[in-house]
Amino acid sequence: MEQGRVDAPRTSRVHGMSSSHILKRSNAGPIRRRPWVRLAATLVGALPGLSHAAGLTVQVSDAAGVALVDAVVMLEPAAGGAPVKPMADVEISQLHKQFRPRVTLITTGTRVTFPNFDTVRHHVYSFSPIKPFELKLYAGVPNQPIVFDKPGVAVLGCNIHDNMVAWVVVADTPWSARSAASGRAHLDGLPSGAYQMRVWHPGMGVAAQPTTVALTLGAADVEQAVHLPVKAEP
Ligand SMILES: [Cu+2]
Repeated sequence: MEQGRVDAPRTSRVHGMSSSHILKRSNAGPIRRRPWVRLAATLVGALPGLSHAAGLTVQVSDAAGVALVDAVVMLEPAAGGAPVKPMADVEISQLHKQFRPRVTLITTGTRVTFPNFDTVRHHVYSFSPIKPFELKLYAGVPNQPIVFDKPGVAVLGCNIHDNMVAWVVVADTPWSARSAASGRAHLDGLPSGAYQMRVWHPGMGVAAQPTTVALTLGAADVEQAVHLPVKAEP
């Protein structure tokens, strides 16, 4: 931050302007550009009542402390749900008689397509209450995407290949992340406040309640460890 470079009169002139106004005015000349950009950065950090955004890194482990890949971390404001939008269409493909990816994290209302890259046909289905569906024996890409319009977890299978399994986690919050092989999941841009963090892993079972942790976030980045009641695959 270069707060010392901004004088008081400029601060009061720009107060209330959107950043696009600031950028537009900065086009007036190259000499003015740098101070205006600095000023915008300073105001974002200094305005009273503006929520700061924090990053959260969650280290997800099994009961023995082994890192868990494909865990899902979801944050919901303790005060109530935050509005959530469907994501752009998401793919769960079939290749070498496996679903890819194994765990898909989407927001409520997102459409999922199921392209088949194998030369054999698949017959994808789910009996899960949030989205029972069936894509009867097909090659290529089925015409209709599946819309996951309820939050929760759906487990997918294939009628032809019993060992094919995948999970779709439908999050009703804009703040969610899936853990990498390191067991770490990272979320950015979380406004200050109190949250309920819910963490789930396929090893817990599709009907299991996620492990819940209460968190309060300020402006600083936070690291949080969570142990789930499962055993990591060797
Ligand atoms: Cu199959």
